[in-house]
Amino acid sequence: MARLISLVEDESPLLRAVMAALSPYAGHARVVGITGAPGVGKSTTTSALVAELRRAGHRVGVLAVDPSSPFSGGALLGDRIRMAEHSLDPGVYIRSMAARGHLGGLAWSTPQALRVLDAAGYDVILVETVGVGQSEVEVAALADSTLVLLAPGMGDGIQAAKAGILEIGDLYVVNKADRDGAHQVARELRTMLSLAERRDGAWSPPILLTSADRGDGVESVVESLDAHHSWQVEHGELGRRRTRRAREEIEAIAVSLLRHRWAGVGGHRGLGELAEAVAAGDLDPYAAADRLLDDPDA
Ligand SMILES: Nc1nc2c(ncn2[C@@H]2O[C@H](COP(=O)(O)OP(=O)(O)O)[C@@H](O)[C@H]2O)c(=O)[nH]1
Ligand SMILES: [Mg+2]
Repeated sequence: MARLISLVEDESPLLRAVMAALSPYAGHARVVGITGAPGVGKSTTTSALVAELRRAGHRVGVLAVDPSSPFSGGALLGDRIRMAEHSLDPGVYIRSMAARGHLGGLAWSTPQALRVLDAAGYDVILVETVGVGQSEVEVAALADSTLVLLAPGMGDGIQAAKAGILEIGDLYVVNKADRDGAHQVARELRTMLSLAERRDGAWSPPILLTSADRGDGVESVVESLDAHHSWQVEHGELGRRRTRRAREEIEAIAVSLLRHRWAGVGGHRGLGELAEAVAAGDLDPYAAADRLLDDPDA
């Protein structure tokens, strides 16, 4: 599995065969995305959720997605320490994955890594994203259920609104409930969520409090995730989300294939001539691009 996920990280040409072989075995796992600002307790919560889900008999996969890998080795190291209690449990698989900086990298790589874990029989997969940039929010939103984590004393209210996480949460967890201000964060969040527009009959996201480092409240988080899952199955929402995830994956693969096909465009023989014509003002750049695309092998 580690090797297969490395193939995803490396964008290996072997993936085509790997995904074809794995697809018949995938499609069973429940995917839970976990997002929130650095330091709110995502890894601690993930680890506590793993323990709780194991007690409920699940095989659990954890995928820590790091979109900015060169800069956050420290964060992942810390995560490894927090997950260490599960490292000897064969029913748990934990992997961090770096995504290359290229366009659509996360939309491209996350579903493929999920497919590896899914096909291997991990029936619940937790995806922890590092940071709350737009791409991390998008990755979390690729999940069946998205858990947004906040904590007191971090100016989260403003951060939450900024990163658009008020739109994506299926479940909000205010962690570090042992600290002052947790109830205040929950209150502010409740107000903000009540102002957000929701369709009639839409899922109404619960707000829970936890102290993840002691495991307090984590059982309720699992119960809420189960409730959301049942609701999605009942309302056909699970199928819709998975179709959306597949759609983004297909698009990302198609774009990546196009990019590869055109990687040699810089060496295109006609490009030099077209460039001279554009520079001299004899041809406009759109017309030049059209010519390049019309005759890619010239
Ligand atoms: N007081 C308190 N500290 C916590 C709690 N959960 C996590 N922490 C601490 O918060 C820090 C960041 O946790 P971590 O899980 O690495 O956050 P992440 O960056 O979101 O993954 C660590 O020092 C944790 O021990 C909690 O419930 N209460
Ligand atoms: Mg972490």
